[in-house]
Amino acid sequence: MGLILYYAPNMIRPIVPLSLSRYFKLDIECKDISKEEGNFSKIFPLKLTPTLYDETSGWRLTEAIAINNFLIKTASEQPDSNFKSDTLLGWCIKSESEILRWESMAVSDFLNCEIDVIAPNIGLRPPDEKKQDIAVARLSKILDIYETQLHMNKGFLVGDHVTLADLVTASCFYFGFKFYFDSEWRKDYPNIVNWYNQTVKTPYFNDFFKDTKLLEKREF
Ligand SMILES: N[C@@H](CCC(=O)N[C@@H](CS)C(=O)NCC(=O)O)C(=O)O
Repeated sequence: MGLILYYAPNMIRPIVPLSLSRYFKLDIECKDISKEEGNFSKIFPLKLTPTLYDETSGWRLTEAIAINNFLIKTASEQPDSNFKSDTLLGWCIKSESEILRWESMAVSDFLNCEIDVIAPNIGLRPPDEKKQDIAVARLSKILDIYETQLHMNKGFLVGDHVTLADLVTASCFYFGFKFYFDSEWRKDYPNIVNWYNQTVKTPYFNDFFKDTKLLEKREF
């Protein structure tokens, strides 16, 4: 009886929690809800992942941002751990706040918009031309924000090394790089492309990003 991290393998927001849990070898059971739902929907009626559940106390945690925070702090508190949580979570009020800012933007505005653009084209949602046009225009504005930030801040979203802001944002870009950000698209976003390639190669993602081959031509 202990902590359970619920995830679904094709979903984006669980990528970082799952990767952190494995990278830091945390004493947490990772349960794939697509294989065995068990009590998941009784405990979490919205049926969203990632979620954390403590079988012993009944304590539960939802929201990827909160779960990432919990896992990183837990990793730094493990006996004999040399890892300092501020490396990923921020080392001063400004860096902490900026990391939260980028995490939030990635799992909400960016990811939702990216899904609105891509999902109808790969059969995950019914087509809706008007909604699609709005989403494409919005996505372009959001991408410009990332491209500018990564240019200005020399390859990292916050500070001078990889933080949780980069990990969460790169995991949200995964969907785009799989279906949409092809070689033509990549010409316009050199800073995003370099940053993505670097971030997915960091040891935190060893388990997830084994195949980092980029899309040549999108199918829509
Ligand atoms: N606000 C939640 C949203 C969680 C969420 O929407 N998770 C998606 C996976 S990325 C999900 O479980 N979707 C299942 C579904 O839509 O059926 C968070 O940030 O963690």
